[in-house]
Formats: sequence, structure tokens, C-alpha cells
Amino acid sequence: MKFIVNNGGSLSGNIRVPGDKSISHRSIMFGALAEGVTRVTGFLEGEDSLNTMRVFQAMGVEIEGPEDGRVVIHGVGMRGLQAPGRALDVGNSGTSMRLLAGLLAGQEFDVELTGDNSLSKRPMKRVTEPLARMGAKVDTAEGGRPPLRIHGSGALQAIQYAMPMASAQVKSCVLLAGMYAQGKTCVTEPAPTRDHTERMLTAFGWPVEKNGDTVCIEGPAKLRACDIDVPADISSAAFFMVAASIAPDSDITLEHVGVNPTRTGIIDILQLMGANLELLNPREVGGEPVADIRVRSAQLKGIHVPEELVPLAIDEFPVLFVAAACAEGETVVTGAEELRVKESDRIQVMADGLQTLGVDARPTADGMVIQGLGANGCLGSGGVLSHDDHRIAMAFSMAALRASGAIEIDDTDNVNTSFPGFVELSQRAGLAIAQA
Ligand code: SPQ
Repeated sequence: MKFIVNNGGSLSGNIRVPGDKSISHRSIMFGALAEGVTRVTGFLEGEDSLNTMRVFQAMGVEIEGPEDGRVVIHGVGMRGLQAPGRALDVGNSGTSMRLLAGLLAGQEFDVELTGDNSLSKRPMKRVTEPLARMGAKVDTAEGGRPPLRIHGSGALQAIQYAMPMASAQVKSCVLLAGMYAQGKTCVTEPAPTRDHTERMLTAFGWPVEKNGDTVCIEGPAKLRACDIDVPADISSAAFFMVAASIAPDSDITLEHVGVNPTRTGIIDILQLMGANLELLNPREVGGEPVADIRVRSAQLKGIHVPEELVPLAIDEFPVLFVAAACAEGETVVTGAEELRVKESDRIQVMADGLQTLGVDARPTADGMVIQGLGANGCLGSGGVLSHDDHRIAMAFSMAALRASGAIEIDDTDNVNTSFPGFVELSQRAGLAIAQA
């Protein structure tokens, strides 16, 4: 599959992007281990969260749906999972593999986790190392890559873990393993990262202690089923925030977006660049803050992105680089080396694509320096490669709004991992996009 996006256009109307991927994964994990029936609405029916769902079905959990975002999970309790009898394939999903590694290390059976080509290149030592300290035995392929072979022992030791990098997946992995350890497991993070795991543990009735940059849980305990309303994914909404900012005469409202403060770096960064964003009707839904976001066109300016905002916007950098290319002046991103180990090397791949479109984008070890084209500037046209990375494909789709001709993006199947219906919703919003 490829996208062909004709240049020009503006965005308008009200749209709701699909459910939050991070929250959808966690709703299945906690719902499966809880006692009782968990009802989820707004579930992301994308390949990544569906893979998490299939994994638990393979371990004997009855899950109904998804149907229009509704999922019903019949929890089996902390000790109710069954050995799957085959390797568990999580496809492209780093979140599934890293969180499941922690959760499965606490089981009494052996299990193998595999993934697709892209996931098989991603680093897993970051989770196997703390798990080994907890007494888990996890084998990896060479260089700490997938597949992971997890030898269940059922008995883990609680640890105090200081994470070497700001990663919500590592933090969540250790906390999930900590549910199966005797005593207090604590994780300290070098910078705040998304806290959906902590919020959901609390919603399911497991006490969570938060002290500055350290979060602790104590095992053993039980999870009690609850209802979860998944808000629209701010990482998916981000494409339209940038699109409406860079395309002239745009005025769009993104409905029911999750605005958890550990995820709103994109809003802060765009506002520093001069974007016209308004948060309307703020409310709280099932322990997560939600708002409608109105975005109107604005002349963006280049900035040095504050490093403390980087982990709070980590998945939004592909599209932020597009915003920087349309801004007036220079944008500098530093402290973002984690971008190199996502579904693709998001620094190199974005720099290559932007250069193909005539932008002066210079990759650095931990970020990028981009010379913006300014108010009257136009990106070039032609073919760019997504390297099978959903966020790269969607970011370059938005670039066409300010290009001199059509942009063609190769290998776009992967967009279904996080944003099913992307083409149709983008067309409705005003993008001249087709797939072939
Ligand atoms: O699940 P996956 O493939 O790792 O997805 C990505 C994405 O762009 O959708 C990253 F490539 O999101 C991660 C995110 O980057 C989802 C996530 C989570 O749900 O806990 C945390 C972040 O990863 P990390 O490594 O910073 O913890």
C-alpha cells in the first residue's frame, strides 16, 4: 500500500481520532488479570492493541469484541492465565512485548514472545536487565533482541530500580513484574514519562505510592475489574494539530482527546512555536483528563525544543519535524536519542524524507536541526519512504498541505497499527489523500 497526497488544502470541522493506544493495551492487560468483568469503551481497534488482545485470548482469557470500540474482558485473576502452547506473536508492538515481558515473568509457565521484522530489531535489554535483577530468567536473541523466551518461576524479588533512560515501557514492565514480587518494587525515572500504568493500577484498586520521581507498588494484592473509557489518542490527534497549524485557513476541533500531563508535550511545544491551540471543555474520564482541542492556522516559528518536554512528546517528533520545516527560522531538537530505537530510526528517516522534499534538515546524534521555510515557503514534492513506520507515513501525509506538488509515501500498511481509518478521517478533515 502507498499514500498519494495531493498538495494544498485546509482543515475544518470536528473529528474524533481513534482511542489511545497506550491505554488500550493496558486495559486488556489489567482487565485480564482482574477479578470480575471489565468493560472498555473507545478501545483502539488497531493491529497493536488487537495483538495484545489475541495474546490474552491465547492464554485462556475470554474477551468479547471489539465492536465499535467496546470490549468486554472476563478477568481470570492474578494466577488464572494458562500456558499458551505456542509462541505469542505481538507483531509490530514494542509496548506489548516490553509490558508482557514483565507480566509473564511472574507466571508459573514458560512462554516465547515474537514480533515482526521491525520489532525484532528493537532493544529488549532495557527490560530483561531489571527483570534479571528480580530473579526472572529471560533469554533473548543476539544483542538483546527479540524473540524473548521467558522461563516462568512464579516467584520474583522486589527491587528498587533507577531507570537509565526515560521510558514508560521499562517503568511499566518493572511495575507489572512487581505485582508478582513479595514486597515493595520501586522505579525511579530520570524524567517524567507517561503514567497510564500507575493510573490504571489505581483504578483497578492496587495501591500506588508516588514520591517525586519514584513510583512504588507492593505485592501481592488483587486487581478489581472496573469500566474504562479510552479517550482519543493525543499521538494521533497530533497529526491534525500540526496539519491545521501549517495549512492556511484551517479551523478544526479534535474531540475527546486524552490530555494527561505526561502526554501533552506536543501542545506545549506547538504553543512555544506560536500555534493557535485552545483546550475546550476540560473534564476527567475514568482517571484520565480529556478535552476538545480547537486548532487554527498560525505562522509557526523555529525554537530550541526544551529537553524536559522531549519524553512528553516522544511519539510526536515525526510530525513536529514537519511543523519545524514550515516554521520561520531554525528549530533545534536535542536529548531525543530514543527516537533512534522506535519502529524506525525516526531521526534518520525523517531527515532523509525532509531532504528529499528540499528541506535543510540535519540529523544529529540526539535530534535534528531544521531550517524552516517560513510563511511563504513550500516543501518540494515526490516520493518518500516510511520505512514501514506508521508515524513517518502519517507525518509526511501532513507535509503535502504545504508542498509544491503531490507527495507519495511508500509502505503505509503499518498505519493500521495505531490509526485505523486514517485515510478516510483525513479526507473528511480536508486532506487530498488516497491510497493505492
Ligand atoms: O509500542 P511501540 O511500538 O513502542 O509504540 C510507540 C509508538 O510510536 O506508537 C513507540 F514507537 O509508542 C510508545 C512510546 O514511544 C508507547 C509507550 C507506552 O505505551 O508505554 C511508551 C513510549 O515508549 P518508551 O520506549 O519511551 O517507553
